[in-house]
Amino acid sequence: MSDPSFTFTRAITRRPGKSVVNGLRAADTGSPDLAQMLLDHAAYVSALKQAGAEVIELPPLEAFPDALFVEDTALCLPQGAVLMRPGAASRAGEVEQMAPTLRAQYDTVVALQGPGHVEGGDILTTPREILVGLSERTDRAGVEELAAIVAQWGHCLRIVETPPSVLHFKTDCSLLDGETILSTERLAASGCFADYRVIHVAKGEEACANLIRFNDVVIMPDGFPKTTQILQEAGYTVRCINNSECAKIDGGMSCLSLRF
Ligand code: CIR
Repeated sequence: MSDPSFTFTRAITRRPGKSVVNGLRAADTGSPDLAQMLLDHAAYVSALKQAGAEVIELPPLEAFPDALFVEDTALCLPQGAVLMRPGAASRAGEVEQMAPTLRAQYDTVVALQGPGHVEGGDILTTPREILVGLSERTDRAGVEELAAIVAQWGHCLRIVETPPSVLHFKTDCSLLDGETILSTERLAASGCFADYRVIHVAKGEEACANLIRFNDVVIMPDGFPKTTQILQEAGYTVRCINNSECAKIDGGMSCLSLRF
């Protein structure tokens, strides 16, 4: 197993700060509880370490309530990292906070210049291509700029659609292995995974479509027993982490780390 789309040695995370209670959300289902979120975050970091990661743990950024969702600030590829331009205005400043950490890890770090926008949550990297979903946060101009950058590194980028009212493309899908995607039925129905093996999340468990494969381990949110069983029966090693508090501000397993 040496597939760079799920074989990693390092991850970057950022601890949530007190301001996380002001994190962006599509619907208000109550304020996240910081104490519980810190416990969950520690469990997530520990799961990454057990899966083989050296984890670079960054401190909270109180000025940026959503800064724990580091995935949205960059795309990490074997050849280099690309700094994103988040479509959410309140998140734009997170990128320059992440830049020094990536520059210390990579020889090559390129920044999107704009005027377009891309958030990392809209990007799914598979062994054969990089899929980017157009969304409320990611626009065509941003994706075209990103496509030109990754083309220089030999990557094909395919533009797809994030379903309406879904925050990010990866809110609804995840890479399970080199040819297998976990997806909600609503996203897979668009046909965007026609060339892949698709495993559907169980009905009513759409909120667990966002998970990560890190080396041999699938790290997924706790509380989705049917999908957990489907994945275990398909042969995956699954580790469940409580995500109740991040879920209140639309965050999931992939958002909480950059993996490379
Ligand atoms: C936001 O709306 O930007 C955050 N509250 C959640 C970001 C989740 N990130 C992700 O899916 N990659």
